[in-house]
Parts: sequence; structure tokens; C-alpha cells
Amino acid sequence: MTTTADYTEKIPNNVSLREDRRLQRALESWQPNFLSWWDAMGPALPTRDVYLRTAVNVGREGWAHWAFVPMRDYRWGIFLAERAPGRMIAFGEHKGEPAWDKVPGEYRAELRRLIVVQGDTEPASVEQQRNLGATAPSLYDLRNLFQVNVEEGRHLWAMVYLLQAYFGRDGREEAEELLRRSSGSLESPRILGAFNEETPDWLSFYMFTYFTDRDGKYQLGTLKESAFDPLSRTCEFMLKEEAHHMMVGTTGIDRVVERTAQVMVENDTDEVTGHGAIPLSVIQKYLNFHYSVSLDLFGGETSTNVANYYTAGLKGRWLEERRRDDHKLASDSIMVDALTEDGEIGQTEVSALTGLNTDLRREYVSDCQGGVNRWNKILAGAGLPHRVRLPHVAFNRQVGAFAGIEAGPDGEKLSTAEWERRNGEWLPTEVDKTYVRSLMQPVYERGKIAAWIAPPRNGINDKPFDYDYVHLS
Ligand code: BYC
Repeated sequence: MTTTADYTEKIPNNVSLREDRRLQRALESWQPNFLSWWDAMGPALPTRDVYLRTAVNVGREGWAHWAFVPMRDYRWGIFLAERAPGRMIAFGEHKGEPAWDKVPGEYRAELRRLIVVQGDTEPASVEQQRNLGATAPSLYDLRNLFQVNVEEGRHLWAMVYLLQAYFGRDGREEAEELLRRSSGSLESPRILGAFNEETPDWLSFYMFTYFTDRDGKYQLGTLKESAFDPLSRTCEFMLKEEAHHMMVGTTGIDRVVERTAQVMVENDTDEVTGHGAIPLSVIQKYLNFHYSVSLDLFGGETSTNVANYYTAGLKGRWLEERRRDDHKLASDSIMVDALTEDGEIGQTEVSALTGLNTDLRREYVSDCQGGVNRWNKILAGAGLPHRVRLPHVAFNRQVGAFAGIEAGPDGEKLSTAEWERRNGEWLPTEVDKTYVRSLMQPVYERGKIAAWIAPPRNGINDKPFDYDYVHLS
């Protein structure tokens, strides 16, 4: 296998697709359905072309090509990271055996499920972000949105390739279903909760790309450890693209906080709405929402599903090979968040295997704390005493140990009545959302930026901020 993609093919790929006519035909017959979905559910703003990167190579250097591309002509392709010759399974009951090139019959259903759940999130996010182009704060941000969108589309291709190449007729049916479900639909919603929420404004978009894309980073990181080598190599390459998406979120929130801090200092007030900025209290509420729904994406604190995935070698831990244990965990234990016997928020000891969702979630939480530290540094740098923070893991949860109770951001248990009365202090209210939406006026002029956000420090691919990143039609 070469690392460079074959762009003479209808579907660019580095998986020698032309040597497997059956698969090629199956994917080529899915392609027009993908394009119809893209036309109906992809970015709504009409554009002539956009300055985009396209993956052309999976090697270490120079993997992307940059050019102005009409979005519909983006070359969505299939790329697997290079094969690691002699790769061995690093964990679970098959530890030390050679990685699999095919799907073992006994794990077919579980692997298909993992790939379908992963695949379902990719088009969902494109659907959620469909209308954001209408209110972009700058051409730079508009470009970043579209880059994220086309790459999530490519990540859908990545999962569809696995389904069609390794799961026969079931895989082809699942590939069609991925285009049929849709975010927020009552009849046929996306599989995971966060992917049925709205992304109606750019503050939500930055929070989503910070918190929800970061779940993607950790889930892809565990699938990269998979004994099923094509899944592992697919996820490895997806992670490369994913880094940009998180940069968009991280620096997006940086810039909102920076602008708010500036307005607070200039006017010596916390009340920045009169000055067209987003109050820190509203930023905190958006953070609380996106963080808590993203915690739900890790599944329950204890889960027999995850124990089975691990033991079978399907889904590993974050940086599995750096862990200093036996990589089987059959006799280990872990403390996980739980309701105590008297119904209080506490912890309990469970087997390390059933606690693996918690293990992953903890890695994620400490990564999220990194963002909070950055934003607090911006506030401190502006000379302000205000700080943002992550709410308690029990706050606003719909999945796992705390799904059945209400808790405030400090982890205090609340009655349903108190939660009903007070949740507007912690989660965006209609008033907050309406205010944020009122700020969302498009700025499409080169080098200009909306008043509620600071410009970025750097442009994209060494281009300046005032580059003409997007040509509207
Ligand atoms: N919403 O055994 P449990 C990304 C279900 S993001 C609704 O505790 P498990 C991206 C669960 O399916 C990364 N339902 O869960 C980001 C199970 O149902 P069954 C996406 C939920 O299996 C931004 C039941 O509840 N990738 O890439 O241990 C933009 C009991 O759950 C939810 C993956 O998630 C929920 N939030 O773990 C674009 C990786 N949570 O079996 C892209 C693949 C749980 O009783 N998925 N349920 O019918 C997995 O590894 C696991 O399925 C999960 C759940 C981590 C999601």
C-alpha cells in the first residue's frame, strides 16, 4: 500500500480500491446518496469556493493540499494510516496475538455497532452546523466552519468504507441508514444525545468543537488501539484532521473570552450586553451545557458493554501502550462516581473493566480543564478577578449514575422543584440564547470581525487574517 492517495479515481483512496471491483461499485453507488445528503443537509450558505485543505497523503510530512475548492467538488476520500508491520494486539484476552485484517465472526455485531455509532456522529455534526454560515463573524471563521464540515463528511466516508468493505450486506444497509437518520429528527434521530442538540449560534459552535469534538478525540483514540487493524488505521488518520477542529473550538472560546474581558475592562463593568459582548455568566452557562452533554457521550460510569469491548480487543484505553499494568485488568478495580446507598453523590469501587468509561472520561475531564485554565489566564491577564470553571460531573446528566437525580454545578444534590426553579442560573435560558443570537450578524468583509469576538492571532496555513478565505456566490 502506498501512502499517497490515488486522485485519478472517482473516490480518492489509498486502499487500492480499483483492485476490489465489488467494493468499488458499492461505494460508487453510495456516493450519489452522500452527495444528495450533502446538498440537503450540508452547509446552507451558497459559496463559489472556499480555501480548504484536502488530505492527499497519510505520511508524516505534507499530508494536505491547500486550494480554493467549490465545496461540492471536495474530494472526499478514504485514507488509512500506514500499516505498522507485525502489529500485535496490545490488550484484552487476545493480547500478544497478531492484529486482525478481517472481522472475527464472534465480534462482528459489536464491531459493527461501534463503527455505526462513531459514523453516526459525523454527518450529525454537519447537520447541526448547517445554518451557521449565515451568521459567521468573519471569513476566517466561515472557512474554518466549512473545513470542519467537509472533514466530518470525510469521517463519514471513513466509517462507511469499513462498513462496506468488512460487513457485507449489513454494512451496506448501515451505510444507507447513516444518511437516513438526522439530527434532532423525532422519527429517526441520531444515536447519541449530544448529536440531536441544536448548534444555533457561534458560541455553541465553539463550545461544540471544544467539548464534543474532544470526546471524538478520546473515542477515536480508544478505537485506534483496536485489534481490528483497518479500524485502528482509519481512526489514526482521522485524529490528524480532528486536531484542527479542536483548535477552532479552543481559540474560538479564547477569542470570545478575550473580547468580553476587553469590554469589561474598558467600561469597568460586568454588564457587557449594552456593549455588544457576551457576558462571562452566559459563557459559563454555555460551557456548563456543552460540557455536561459531552460527558454523557462516554456512556455509564460502569458498563458491561465497555468491559466486553476491552476484553475482546475491540476498544482499548487512551494511550493503552503507555499504561503500566497487565493490559487485561481482570483482577483490578477502580473508584467510579456513583450514588451511594443512601442516594448521595459519592464514589464506589468496581472492577476496572466495567469502569473503563470512567477511566476514559477522566482523561477527557483533565484535558477539558486545560481549556478552562487557558480562559482563566486570559481573564487574569486582563486584570479581572472573574474565573470560569467546569461544573461537577453530576451536573445536568442524562446518562449514567446521575441521570436520575438533579445536581447543581458544585455537585450539591437538588430536589426536582429546586432544579426547576434554579437551572436558569446555570444553563442558557431563552433570554440568554436570544441575546447571543441577536449578536449573530454575518461579517463577510475581508479583514473585518464581529464586535463580540476578538480576531485570531494567526490566519490559516500562513495566510493573514484578512485573506479572502471564502468567495460567496
Ligand atoms: N446518548 O453501556 P453504556 C465524535 C446508550 S464523538 C444516547 O453505559 P457504552 C464527533 C448506549 O449505546 C465520538 N444513548 O454505554 C464529535 C447503550 O445502549 P444499549 C463518537 C447513549 O456502550 C464531534 C446504553 O445507553 N464515538 O466522533 O459503554 C463531531 C447503555 O450505555 C449515550 C463513539 O462514541 C448517549 N450519550 O458506551 C463529530 C465511539 N451513551 O447498548 C464527531 C463508539 C450511552 O443498551 N461508541 N448510550 O442499546 C462507544 O464506544 C459507546 O457506544 C459509547 C457508549 C461510548 C457511546
